[in-house]
Amino acid sequence: MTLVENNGPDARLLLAALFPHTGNAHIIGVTGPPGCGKSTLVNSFTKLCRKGELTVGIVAVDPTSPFSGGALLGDRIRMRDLAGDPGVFIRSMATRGSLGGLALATADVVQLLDAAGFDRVIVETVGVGQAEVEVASAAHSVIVVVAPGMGDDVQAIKAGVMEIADVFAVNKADRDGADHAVLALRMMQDLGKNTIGTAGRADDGWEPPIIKTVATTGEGVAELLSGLDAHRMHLHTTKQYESRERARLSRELEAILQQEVLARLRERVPTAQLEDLVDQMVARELDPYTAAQRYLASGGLE
Ligand SMILES: Nc1nc2c(ncn2[C@@H]2O[C@H](COP(=O)(O)OP(=O)(O)OP(=O)(O)O)[C@@H](O)[C@H]2O)c(=O)[nH]1
Ligand SMILES: [Mg+2]
Repeated sequence: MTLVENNGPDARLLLAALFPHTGNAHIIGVTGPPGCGKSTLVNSFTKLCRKGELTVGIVAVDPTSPFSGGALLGDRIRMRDLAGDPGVFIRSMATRGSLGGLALATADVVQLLDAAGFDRVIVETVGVGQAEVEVASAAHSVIVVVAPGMGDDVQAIKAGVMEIADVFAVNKADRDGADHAVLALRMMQDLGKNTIGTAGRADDGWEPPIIKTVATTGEGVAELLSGLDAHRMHLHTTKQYESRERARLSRELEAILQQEVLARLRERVPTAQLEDLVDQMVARELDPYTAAQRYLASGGLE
């Protein structure tokens, strides 16, 4: 995993050798506002999976904070019940260059866990921005977690995040306002149904269940597990499993190509030339698209 995270040539050989052994894990994305209980929920969820003899790989991703040491340490504490169990593997990933870079590094680590034979691979991301949508949408099934009384409950969840949810968990259901949060989610679902053109996952004949959970006690976590299993079955019976796999792999290929093509251009075109193009843009002598064209041409890509 360290090899892969450092992204050297050895990592590529390793991933190439392991790739034929991937494609078996159910990849589950978990996202939601900071502090809503994602890690605690993953912890309870994993304990329940282990009772059913399922092995679980966990990747905790924090794309936003460069100071994630504390958060990751916190995750370790919240997931400490899982320590020492060979059927569980936890890996934390912090910010690593660009968002695209992080998404790719996460995909690589997920592949390793998949190849290692983990039945479930959980990817927990912090926050509800574009970064999280990107990382979470690389999963087969996505749990969006909310907690009552967090800002405006559901308002905290922007469009985009609503749309990638396959299962909603209203966590901290031991607190006031859980029913309110459930109602608000249901209303948003109904609104979504009546809106023409809500493309993407909303359209796939699956109505995301809304499940109340108390992650600290494990209440509702069995329902969450069945909800996810039902979703996995739904993906298989409707052949969407294949289409999601295809979409996931094609996104990954595209991300690798972006990275590689840019890296090769940088190797071929002297930095001074790039600076010169930027100078001309600053002087309003050159527009950005034309500048890009010239850069591509210098690198041999007309
Ligand atoms: N009352 C109550 N507290 C909870 C519940 N689930 C989690 N908590 C508490 O909420 C706090 C945050 O939980 P985390 O699991 O760290 O939340 P998180 O979403 O992973 O947080 P970040 O990773 O920082 O975004 C902790 O103090 C938990 O003990 C719950 O169901 N009920
Ligand atoms: Mg967490």
